[in-house]
Order: sequence, then C-alpha cells, then structure tokens
Amino acid sequence: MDPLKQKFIDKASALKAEIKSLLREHGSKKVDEVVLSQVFGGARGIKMMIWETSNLDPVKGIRFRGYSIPELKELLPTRPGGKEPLPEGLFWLMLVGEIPTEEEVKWLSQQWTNRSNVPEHVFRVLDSLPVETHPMTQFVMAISALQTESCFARRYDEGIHKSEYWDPTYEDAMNLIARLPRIAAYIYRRTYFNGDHIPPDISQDWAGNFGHMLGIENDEFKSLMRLYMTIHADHEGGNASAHTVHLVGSTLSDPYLSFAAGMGALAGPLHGLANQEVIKFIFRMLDALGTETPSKEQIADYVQTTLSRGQVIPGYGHAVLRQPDPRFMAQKAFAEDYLQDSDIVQVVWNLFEVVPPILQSLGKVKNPWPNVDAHSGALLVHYGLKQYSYYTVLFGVSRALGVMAALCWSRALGLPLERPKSVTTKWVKEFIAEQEQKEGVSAN
Ligand code: CMX
Repeated sequence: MDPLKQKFIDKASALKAEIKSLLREHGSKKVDEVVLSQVFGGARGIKMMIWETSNLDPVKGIRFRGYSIPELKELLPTRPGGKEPLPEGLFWLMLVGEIPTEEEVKWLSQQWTNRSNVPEHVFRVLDSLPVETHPMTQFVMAISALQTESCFARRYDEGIHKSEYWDPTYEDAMNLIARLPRIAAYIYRRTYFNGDHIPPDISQDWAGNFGHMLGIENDEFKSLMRLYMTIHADHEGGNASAHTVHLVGSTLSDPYLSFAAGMGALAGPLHGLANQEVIKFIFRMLDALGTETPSKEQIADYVQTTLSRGQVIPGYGHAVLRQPDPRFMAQKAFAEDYLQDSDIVQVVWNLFEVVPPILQSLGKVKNPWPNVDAHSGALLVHYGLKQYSYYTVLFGVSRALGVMAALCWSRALGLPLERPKSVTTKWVKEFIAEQEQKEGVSAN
C-alpha cells in the first residue's frame, strides 16, 4: 500500500474508533438549536455535518487542519526558490493532518503525474460540444465522462465489503485530481485557441504543469497558480459545492459523479461563478465610465447604480465570514509583491475601499467585506488569462483537493446517507398555533 494511503487509513481507523465511543457516551448531547428563520433562511449556521479537512471561523477565516493561509505559506513545501506553497502539500495536510516533508510532496507530485492520463473518449465528448458551451458545462460533462474510470463504481458492482469503501474512494480521488488539470486545460485551449492543445510537461509540479498546458509560460503566473490552487481548495463542509459533493457522495454515488454534482453547485453566481461575475462587473464599469483608471467617486456611483437595479455587487458578502476574506488578503499580498502597477489591480483595491461602506449603509448586508472572488480575476487578467467565463473552472480544479480529501474521510468513517428533515409552511403554521396554545394554557 502506498505511504499516504497507509497513513490515511491508520489515522481514519483510529478516529473511527474514537467517534464510536464518543457517540456511545455523548450521543444525546445537544450541539445546536434551530430557529424558524434558519429553516426558511438557507440553514445558515446549523451544525449538521462532519468535515475534517478545514474549518471556517467567521472572523479569522479559513483554517486548514488548524493552519491559517499565512501559516501555510511558511510551513508547506515550495518549489526550490519558490515563495508559494505547493497544492500537493495542502492535499497531504488535509488528508492526514500532517505538514508533509519536501520528499513526501515530491512523491505526491510524481503520483499525480503517473495517474494523469485522460482516456481519449473524454476528449471526444468535449469535442462534440459546441465550442461556445460554457466552460463549466464542459467541465461537468468531462468529469461525468471520466466516470467510466471509477474504481469505486467497479468495486461496488463486484460486491465490496463496506469496511473497504474508503480504498477505491482514495484511488478515485487521487486519479481524478491527477487528471483534472489536463481536462481543464483542454477545455481552455479548445474554447479560446481553436483546439491548439499543449501537451503536458511531466517534469513540472501539478499546478506548474497546469499553467504550462494553459499556454501561459510565465514563472510568476505559475506561482500564482500554486497559490490559487492552495487557497481555493476547501472552505469547510457547508458551502454549496462541498456540501453537494458530500450529499451526493453519501448515497455511495462514486467520487466522479459526486464531484460533477458539486461543480454544478460551484457554477452558480452566488458561489464560484462570482469570480467571472466580478471581472465582468469591472469590465462593464470601465466600459461605462470610459476609463481604465476610474476615481473612487466614479466607482461609488457605479456601485450605487448597480444596487439600485436590484443586483448584487459580486465578490462582496459571505454567508459565514464577517471580515475581509483571508483568501482575498492572500491574493492582495501576492499582487503587492508582483504587480503593484497594474491598473486593474488598482481598481480591485479601490473597490475594497469603496464598496464596504456602501453595503454597510444598506443596513441588511451581514458582511460588507470582499470574498475570495473579488481579487482573483484581476490577477488572471494581468497575466493574460482574460477569458472570464473560464475562471470558475480554475476554482473547480482547486476545490477537488478539499472535497476529495473530505470524501475519503466520509467513506473511511462510514458516515451514513445524509437525509435532513423538511417541513411545509402549513406544518410551520400549525406548529406556531400549537405553541401559542400551550403558552396560553400555561399563562392561565
Ligand atoms: N451586494 C448586494 N447585496 C448583498 C450583497 C452584495 N454583495 N451581499 C448580500 N447582500 C444582500 C442579500 O442579497 C440580502 O438581500 P435581501 O434580504 O434583499 O434578499 C441581504 O443582503 C442579506 O444577505 P446576507 O445575509 O448578508 O448574505 P447571504 O448569507 O444571504 O448571502 C452571498 C451570501 C455570498 C450569497 C451574498 O453576500 C452575495 O450574493 N454576494 C455576492 C455574490 C458573491 O460574491 N458570491 C461569492 C461568495 C463566495 C464564494 O462562494 O465563492
């Protein structure tokens, strides 16, 4: 058995035993109370699922196995002489809870290279689609086509023992992650470069090779890809894409189909598609104002007009966060290091000053601060990746790291089919009437 797999199952078996005794002793302890506004309000904040790979604090932001993004930048292995962490290291950390050594990361990089071959039929499926098909639709279809390769589906069909579900899940997770950059780059090159594809360079790391296959041979851009793939990977379990993968995976649907479903969720404009919406918003604003360098007053007016049309300001707000997103700040720090003089980056920084007080003044927005999507597009535009309809695919490739590590845990811990309770508004009204009657009786 490979060393990562062995380490994973040792840790997962120990935790599974611990959870068993924890539930035996404390299974009936209350961890939450649910109020009616949460039932109607998208289940915000309700604790209802186990997700081991990361945790989101409303004020401090994301912690991957307890580590903040600045800590990961210090601790995770980089390319020789590089500043940005290798996403391979983050996957290792999320899967087994340990900061890997350079050797371990090298091993994982090599594993993903070895597993990266994409079967021909996946490219044929992509080539059969109209070239103007949205890249996220292409991505979902390619992942679904790749499902023919699922070890989990095959082993389940053969009659695998449930204690072994984690094993083919791990194999699928590793193979899927290994293949995604090739698929994503293929979508980019067929959509925007007439199918002029660039073969993989197996001497490069996972994110570096992805940058190479996209066709942007620039070391700074490859560094950006390493950072991008690291910071977008996971945001605990409740966000729409992660939760979808978890929910679909809980039916024992295989990792490919679970991930494809999650990518459908990521493609919504209130979630991952916000990264394309942000840059679209900025381009339209520059167009409307007739300048590449708008003043803060001009930006403020444009933001007000957008709000008055009943539209959201993309890249701002969050269902959990109540501070500027550390993932936004990490990208800002990258821009401060590498591209201080970019006009479009300056627009993003001016929006950061202008938008929060305007959103705050509405009196209803719980978090007026920027999220991860507010910054990413401007960095990509700077390096020449201007086709914003493609941006969510980049997010999706990264998100695979978190949700696949988490799915391995779900299968190893034997987490059951997810099936929360729904109620009708009629039930709610009857419930309220019953409560009021009881209160009336006890008051008399
Ligand atoms: N612009 C305008 N209005 C906003 C807003 C924004 N950026 N963020 C929130 N609001 C509004 C909501 O639409 C809601 O209005 P109504 O009561 O009229 O429906 C009100 O403020 C309260 O919303 P909230 O409780 O603060 O936010 P939610 O938890 O309901 O929603 C989110 C969170 C992200 C969907 C929302 O902030 C939003 O639409 N942001 C813009 C889209 C975006 O950037 N999404 C990406 C999030 C990160 C990611 O997943 O990638």
